[in-house]
Amino acid sequence: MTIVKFPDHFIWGAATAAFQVEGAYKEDGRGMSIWDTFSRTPGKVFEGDNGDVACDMYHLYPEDIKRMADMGIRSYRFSVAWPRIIPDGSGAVNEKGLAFYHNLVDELHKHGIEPMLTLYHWDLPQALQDRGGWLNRETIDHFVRYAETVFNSLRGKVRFWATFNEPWCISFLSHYIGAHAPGMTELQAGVDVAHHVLVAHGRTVQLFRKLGIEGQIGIAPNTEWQEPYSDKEEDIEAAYRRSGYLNEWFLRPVMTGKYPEKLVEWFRGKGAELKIEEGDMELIGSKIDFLGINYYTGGVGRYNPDSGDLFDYEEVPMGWDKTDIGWNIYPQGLYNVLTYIKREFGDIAIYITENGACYNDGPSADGKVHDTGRVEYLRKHVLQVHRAIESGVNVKGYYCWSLMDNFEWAYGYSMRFGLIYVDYETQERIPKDSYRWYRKLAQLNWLEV
Ligand code: GBH
Repeated sequence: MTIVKFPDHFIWGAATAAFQVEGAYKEDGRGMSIWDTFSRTPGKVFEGDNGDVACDMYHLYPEDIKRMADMGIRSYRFSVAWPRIIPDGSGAVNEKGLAFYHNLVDELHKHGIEPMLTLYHWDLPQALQDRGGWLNRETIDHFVRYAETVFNSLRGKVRFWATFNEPWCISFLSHYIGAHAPGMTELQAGVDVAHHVLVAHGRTVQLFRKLGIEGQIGIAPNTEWQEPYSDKEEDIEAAYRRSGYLNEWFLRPVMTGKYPEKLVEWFRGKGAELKIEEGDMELIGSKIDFLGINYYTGGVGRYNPDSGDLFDYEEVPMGWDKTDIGWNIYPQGLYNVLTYIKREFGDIAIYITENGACYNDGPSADGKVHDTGRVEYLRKHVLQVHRAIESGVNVKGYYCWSLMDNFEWAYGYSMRFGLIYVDYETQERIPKDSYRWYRKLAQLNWLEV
């Protein structure tokens, strides 16, 4: 038996996002978002599920926060819905929308839970999409104004701020692969949106400093770790490109103010040109206080020019276990990502802003949810976090995705990531076995392996 102890003051938390949990889609003046539109477009979301009700957290947050307190988490990461604050994206501010987040944050403080606020977790106001969305550089101005509204309203109450959740999903997954709203399929659009989102990030960081907001600001990119199948140069290069498009394309400009040249060239070869305006790179490279890292999966792959893949990369099935959503379980990939960041970008403070697993277990005959797969997944991943800390990576906290089952984007309600089970008919919540496991970890700050 080995005891694995985390540093004192390590933060154990849990995460959600507005569109995935809030529901109340028409209430108190909320405007429509691109996800309301996308989920109403036939064939885009599993069984036509939408976010109209979701977990109804808009109404049930006081009891959900009690559960967070019972679970012993020190911090809760949530996102603000832009369409609640500025319903048409660019016009009047909706005070009722702000009031909701004040109530939420006050309730968290009442229970001693530190809020971490994400400004953008994918619910762009539809009215801005009608004017080109993230492809239109003007959306950057509207975003910065929205950010300023939220900063000024919640300053003093919120100390941890993240600009964007997963810029790769906002850009490539939504505009090149087309699996997320608004569902475009052009590489050039992916590259343009990625750049605009990064500029918006940089301008928001500058604004945060200018306004003198207390606390820390960062960003939460998604990462994966693609391992070359062999040490052949061509395999190494292909794996670099495939990982790089997820990780480096965002991390390098944010941390150094420069895009990775090899990938810029690769995209150019595929007909997609990076369009940078004067001053953009300085903005993008604005110093941040922490990096949020979302990590779920990774894989092994090799060079194959006939694979049909954008990067001439072909994933090789390694027979690894997968979660119920079909993603490889690759705990060591998290260690690899964390040590890579330290190696490449130095000693930035890191919060794991998301890590978690999809297992669709429901209540058994005893009324409990025995999600042993999730417990094993979490145990293996937090151990890799500990390894990274031992290697000198400055990881200061870990947020499990997710607090509770919720609207899993294109998968609708068919995929469950929660520590708490949600019955979508009754809105009943049932803490799973993983909830109790996580509570013990958060209370002890060590685990036995
Ligand atoms: C996060 O995205 C989101 O921030 C969150 O809202 C969401 O609910 C959560 O994860 C769970 O999905 O098909 O094997 O190639 C995760 C980003 C990008 C991670 C796509 C997995 C595909 C793996 N994901 N990636 S695979």
